[in-house]
This record gives sequence, C-alpha cells and structure tokens, in this order.
Amino acid sequence: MEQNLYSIRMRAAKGGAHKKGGKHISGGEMLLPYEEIKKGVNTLIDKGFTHSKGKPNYMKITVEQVESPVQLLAPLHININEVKTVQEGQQLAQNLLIKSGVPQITIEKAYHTLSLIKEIRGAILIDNHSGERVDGRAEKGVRVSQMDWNQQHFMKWAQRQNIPFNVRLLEALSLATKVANHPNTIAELCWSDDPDYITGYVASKELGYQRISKLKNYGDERGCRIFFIDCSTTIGTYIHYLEKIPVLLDSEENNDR
Ligand code: WAQ
Ligand code: MG
Repeated sequence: MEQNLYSIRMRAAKGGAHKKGGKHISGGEMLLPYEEIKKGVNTLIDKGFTHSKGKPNYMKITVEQVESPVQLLAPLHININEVKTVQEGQQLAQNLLIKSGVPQITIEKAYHTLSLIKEIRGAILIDNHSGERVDGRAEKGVRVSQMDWNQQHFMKWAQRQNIPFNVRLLEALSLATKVANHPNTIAELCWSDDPDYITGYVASKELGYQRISKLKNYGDERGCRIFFIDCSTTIGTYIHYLEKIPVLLDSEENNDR
C-alpha cells in the first residue's frame, strides 16, 4: 500500500547553528499526511520561535516521505501523581524506575552522567546492566522521530481521561509510547528543559505513563531524557527504531487500555 505520510522535524538554536555551538532552544517532530504538511510546518515554526528558552536565530526544518510501513500503537495507560515538592517527585521517580527493573546503582550512575552534561537536544541511552551511557552521540543525543498522534483523536482521549488539552502531553505520550513499545526498553525518565515546565514522567510498558507533577524547580533549564535499555542486542538496531520507524498512536475507544 502506497503511504502518504511525511515526517517533519524541526530544531532551533540561538547564537548560531547547533553544530557551531549555538544553544539548543527547541525541537519537534510530526508525522502527517501530505495535506497537513503546511499546517505542521507552521506549528513547528511557532513552537520554535515562541519558546521560553529564548528566540532562536537558527532553525532547520526537514520534510521527508516515510518509507517503512507505519505501526499503530495504543497510548500507554496514564497515571497522574501529584507531589508537593521536587524532592518528593524525584523520590517517586526513582521508586518507579526501581519497580520497572532499573538497579539503584544504574540510577545513581545515570544521574551522575546527567550532571556532567551541559546541554543535550536528544535522549541519552543508558545500559541498564552496567549503568554506562551507550549511545555515543555526545551533546546531540538520540532524537526520537517519526511519531505522532492525531490531534482530534488526542482530544477525544484526553476528554475521556478528564485531562485538559495539553500539547506537551500529546508529544510526550507519543514519544513515550513509541519508546516503551520496543522490547529492549526497560524504562524512560523525563522532565523538560523549559524553565516554565516542571512536570515530568517515568514510563514503561508495564507501569504506563506515570506523570509526576513536579520534578524540578521553575527557572531551571536543565532537562532530562534517559532511556534505560537492555543492551543484549545491537544498539544500532535500537537507535534505528527510535529514529526511523514510523509510529502513530491509535486511541479510538476500542483501543484504550
Ligand atoms: N527525542 C529524544 N529526546 C528528546 C526529544 C525527542 N524527540 N524531544 C526532547 N528530547 C529531550 C531533549 O534532551 C530535551 O532537552 C528534553 O528531552 C526535554 O524535552 O505534562 O516538554 O520537549 O505530562 O522540553 C513531559 C511532561 C514534558 C508532559 C517533557 O520535554 C506532561 C518536555 P522537552
Ligand atoms: Mg524543551
């Protein structure tokens, strides 16, 4: 079957291109039919140019027709955890990681690795067994691409869950669902690098999307995206899945978990 899907990716930086040492401001990825390319590109332009991290003077947008067949995935089950303090949120995140099968020592090593990174625009991949970083992508990290969730479908889903519309949730749940559905993913830990967004999550196939209301303080521009993975198969294949295999979320009622 001929597919009519296009991957759109955006990244924006300030003080020059990313390659020339510019500060990463924003990125975004969408997966849309031909008819919605224009709208998608506009959305990403707005996203990049109206960002709390500053106004970029470099932006790159890539549009590519998708080659491989698209996989439809049901969104991860969502659970909302309200915490009072960052400390409580961080403690909960670590408990959830341990529950997913991440060893305590791996968590400690991962936080140490994170603390040494000044800035990153993708995810870091941590070997669940050794606790070592294994993606080899330096300040670039691995950017998960080629995933999306039809906005109308998302809105219907959010209404059923009694959650107000939130585009970040659409993006984060799309990414987390794609990542968690790979058999080598043990768990994901994430919070935003945007100074005005403090909510984050831990996700895994079994625990679902465990949203945590507070994982950092306002004003903090240090974000986090860590995938704890089982490295028994080649990392190249895993990264290929993250970057190149198209995934759409299917949340029509009979597919909800
Ligand atoms: N692939 C890999 N890593 C990414 C990607 C991607 N497509 N997008 C962002 N990152 C990494 C990158 O290092 C960023 O610095 C970091 O994650 C944070 O990205 O309310 O908004 O887009 O339930 O700032 C989660 C909670 C919000 C949503 C996460 O992340 C909710 C967020 P941001
Ligand atoms: Mg951000």
